[in-house]
Amino acid sequence: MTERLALYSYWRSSAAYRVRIGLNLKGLPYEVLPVHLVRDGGEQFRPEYVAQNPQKLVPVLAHGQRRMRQSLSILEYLDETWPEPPLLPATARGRQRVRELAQLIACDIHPLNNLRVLRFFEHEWHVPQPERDEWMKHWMVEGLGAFEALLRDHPSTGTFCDGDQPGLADCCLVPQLYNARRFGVSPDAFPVLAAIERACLALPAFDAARPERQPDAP
Ligand SMILES: N[C@@H](CCC(=O)N[C@@H](CS)C(=O)NCC(=O)O)C(=O)O
Repeated sequence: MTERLALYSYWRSSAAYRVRIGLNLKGLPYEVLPVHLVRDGGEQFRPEYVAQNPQKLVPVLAHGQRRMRQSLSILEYLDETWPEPPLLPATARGRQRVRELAQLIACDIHPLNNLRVLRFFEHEWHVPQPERDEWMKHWMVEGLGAFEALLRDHPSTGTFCDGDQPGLADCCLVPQLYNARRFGVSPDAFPVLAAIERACLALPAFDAARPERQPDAP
């Protein structure tokens, strides 16, 4: 690899956390470029960042002169560019299952629970804190319950979401469980997921990607 990798990231962003795990699993060195999503109204709204991502979201991965957005597409780019160790299974069926799991989190849980949604509730509709918390918990419990049901007793479920190597679905699951805990949803309610989370966090690639290990963590 000759071109530099740099990740626009926020320590507590679960979408950036996914990409940090993927980069670490691939053993790729990268620079973290912190974007504080809260301070001074949010650095994601600064013109210099909007030029990187008009969606005003993290992460953005810089690879040389290229700028990439959307964590799942970035993870697949990493996997295609540096195939070892793979983040996706070898068969079409296996890849479909893993993408299904990853998208359950990235497309169906996470967008409902995003900071900008909470900000809209608070500032535009003046929704009180307890109801905002209830909203967060509701979608996490429902989504993680479905994820648990899809993994429980499935022959492809192993130490990790798919077999005994961590992959794309694990890159999404661990950050989502971190987020769940933040909002008072205990992963213990989902025993299969809790066991996979323990196995993941025992690996250096996941451990180094943890929010509290980031240079911008308080
Ligand atoms: N679908 C995007 C979601 C990115 C996203 O929503 N990032 C959040 C942090 S986890 C963000 O930047 N939020 C800023 C805001 O809501 O203002 C991806 O997977 O990369």
